[in-house]
Amino acid sequence: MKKTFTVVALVLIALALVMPASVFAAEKAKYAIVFKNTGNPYGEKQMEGFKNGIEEQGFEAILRAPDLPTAEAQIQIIEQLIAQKVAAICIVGNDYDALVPVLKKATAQGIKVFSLDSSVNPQARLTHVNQADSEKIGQTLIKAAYDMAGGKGEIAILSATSQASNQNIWIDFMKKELAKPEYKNLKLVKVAYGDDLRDKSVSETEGLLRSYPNLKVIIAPTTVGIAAAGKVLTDKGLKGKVMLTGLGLPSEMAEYIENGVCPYMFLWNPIDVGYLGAYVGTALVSGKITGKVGDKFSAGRLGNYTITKAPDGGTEVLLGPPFKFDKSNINDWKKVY
Ligand code: RAM
Repeated sequence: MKKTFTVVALVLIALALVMPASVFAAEKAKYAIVFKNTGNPYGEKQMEGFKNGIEEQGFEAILRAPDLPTAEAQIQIIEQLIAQKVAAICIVGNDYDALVPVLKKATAQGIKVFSLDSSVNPQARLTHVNQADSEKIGQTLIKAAYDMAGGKGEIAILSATSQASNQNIWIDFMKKELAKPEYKNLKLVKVAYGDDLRDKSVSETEGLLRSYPNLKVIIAPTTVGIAAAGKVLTDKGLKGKVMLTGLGLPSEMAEYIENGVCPYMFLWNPIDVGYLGAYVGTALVSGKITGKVGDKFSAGRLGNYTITKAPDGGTEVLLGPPFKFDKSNINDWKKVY
């Protein structure tokens, strides 16, 4: 009897050694985030925050981004994530509408889909994680350009891709703000698209300077664009002649804030945006929230949040107000993100 017991025990131990761990431990639920494209330090920080938030809750995070910021490339990644049977997809959309069919397909398979940073159509998302109030971003950037231009003159916008819904919403609000009488002497001459690619953003900045020799301010509502413009203006010695503002990553912009090319700019903490997204994802999967107005949940170290109505008719979770960076504080922030 004792011998049989020993043999059975030995067989079980041997099996345990050769079997994959997943047979014994329940497999962890997978939460995926899909950013716009690779090579963007802002996107890396956002994904890092998402990963931290998912892993501290005991789940697995999948971080994906295509090489180029197109909807087609994101569609391929989403198809792969559907096949991997992830629990949730957090999409940073390269297009507001083009991703709708594939995201609906994911939803039909039981995957919780929501957007973050750059929204998709409410038809294909349960909610959206918004980094800051879109209208306030538009108003703040126009006020900054007005002050930098001394109240009059030509301004231009250097954006990301022409399909990026976050930049497009901010640009729409900038145009609305510009239509107010106090801004009548400020003229928006062009919206250029650097596609969140460094080289294209550099050549688009150079194009703006060539086409508009009297340009006073460039507003770049993209961290890739503003850093590229900062370099061009610095290299061409245009400090004080053409001013720069927008949304920038302190680590990439410290040099241009310190040398005066960009007097000040704004942003939020991209790590926190991703981290908030992680908690939206798990709250949707556990059924704590469904994404409707009034839903409440707690987001770890960030505290409690409530879902509100978004300007596009869907719902959103707002991280908080944007932060202003200038010479007085850029040194404290450049090492953080
Ligand atoms: C770029 C991306 C991102 C945007 C920031 C401000 O890194 O376009 O989506 O939120 O800029």
